[in-house]
Amino acid sequence: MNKIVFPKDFLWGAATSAFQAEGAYNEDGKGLSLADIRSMNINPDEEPTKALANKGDKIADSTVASDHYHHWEEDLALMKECGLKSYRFSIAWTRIFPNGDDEEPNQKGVQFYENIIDRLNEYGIEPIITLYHFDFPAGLQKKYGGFSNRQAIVDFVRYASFLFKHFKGKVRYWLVNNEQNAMIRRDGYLGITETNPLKREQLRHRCNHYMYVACAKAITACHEIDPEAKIAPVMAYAPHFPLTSKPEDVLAARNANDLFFHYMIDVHCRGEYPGYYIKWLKDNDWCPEITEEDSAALKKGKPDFFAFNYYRSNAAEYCPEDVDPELVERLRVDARSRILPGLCRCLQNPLISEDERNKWRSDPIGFHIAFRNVYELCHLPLMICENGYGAPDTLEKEGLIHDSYRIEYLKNHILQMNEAIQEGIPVIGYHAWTFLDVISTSEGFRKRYGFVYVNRDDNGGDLKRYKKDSFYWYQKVIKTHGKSLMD
Ligand code: BGP
Repeated sequence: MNKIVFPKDFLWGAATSAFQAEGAYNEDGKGLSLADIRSMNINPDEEPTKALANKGDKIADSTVASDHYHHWEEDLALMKECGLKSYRFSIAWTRIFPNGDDEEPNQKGVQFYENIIDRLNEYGIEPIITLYHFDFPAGLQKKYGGFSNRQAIVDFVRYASFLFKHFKGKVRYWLVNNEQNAMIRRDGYLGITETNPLKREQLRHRCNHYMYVACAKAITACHEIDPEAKIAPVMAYAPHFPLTSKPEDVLAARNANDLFFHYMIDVHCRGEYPGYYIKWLKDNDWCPEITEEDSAALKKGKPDFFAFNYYRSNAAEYCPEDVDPELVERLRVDARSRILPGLCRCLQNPLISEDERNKWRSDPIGFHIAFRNVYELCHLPLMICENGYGAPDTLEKEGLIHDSYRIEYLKNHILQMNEAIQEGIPVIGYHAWTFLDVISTSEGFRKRYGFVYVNRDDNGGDLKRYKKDSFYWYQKVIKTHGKSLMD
């Protein structure tokens, strides 16, 4: 019999990220980030306003996004009305240090976040802040190649330490980097332009290692500056299930889980790369230099809790060593179909039916399994930083949005989280992606996730906010500590 067991102080929240929500990409001193460059699809060497004018096609981009920069008071009032206990958002490094390493912080950028943090605290909404959500400063990318250079570790820790000091006592939960494992898959997120596959992969794994060191050092700095605060990384997690019970497929699923996800729990929480991961890097000649100082930093900077984002599960099957390299190259970016020759081939689970609306194969039970897997490896309190349903919504004439499909998805997933809590797994918070509609990383405003509809499409709009049916549904879930899920 299902019993609702959410603790009284459970952080019922929702999330956004800076470049996807804020807009005002160059206002009040903000510098350009790699996220701006990607979402505006512009040439980083050209002056941005000119580059945008030259760009013919209009897509939703981070110049305006959901214009949260100018609507933050209204948006926070809606959060209060919804009853959120926590709000997970990110600070844009380039609002604080426009070039990434400026001598002085940009006061207007600092003030923007200070206003938000103060208002959230006033409303009794816990601010949960990500330091780096896909938006590395373009200035540092140009200057020294971003995270492929050790200097990025120094600059990131300096940026993070400034925030820990400035917001000491006002922010109790920090998240270091969002989905490092998703970031390293995509060249544009790391600013990688190298075309030689071997060099490109070596570069990717170097960036990955430096990001781990930067994360560990930021965690140590946070502990030193504000011992009361809690800090964690955020992992993208899609558990992979064996396509069949053939031992080869079972091992393939294990390889996918370990090499894409589980190894990073070891790096963060034990401060060591597991042997299978180092072997994989060495077998491919991808292993970065790992100095004694790096290892010491990894050992020292351990998180206080562990955060992950879950949308869907996946499947994996055995893949021979001699698979066509062109196919491997073609599929390498798509998490749902990538191939590691001799180790695994990922594919969507054929036993889960496809949702007609968004073509997803949603898997709430996979969410339950995800809690078990992650907790077993880290034995730390867990926080969900993203879980949500992306699809186009229809704004009806009366200003209503009937998003029963989103409610269904969220309800089924929250009930599975409740199962994990019943088993004794300490889950401290849940953040639906997103509070308000933001630009999707891949599909602009064609795909929405929010409880609040933002009236714009890829060609613009009046940016008016409308509460969707899911807003009222979540409001009730929070108010009843989850009891309404059983209605
Ligand atoms: C996660 C990112 C978010 C968000 C989400 C939905 O991986 O952390 O920033 O975008 O995915 O993905 P999309 O926007 O591509 O639909």
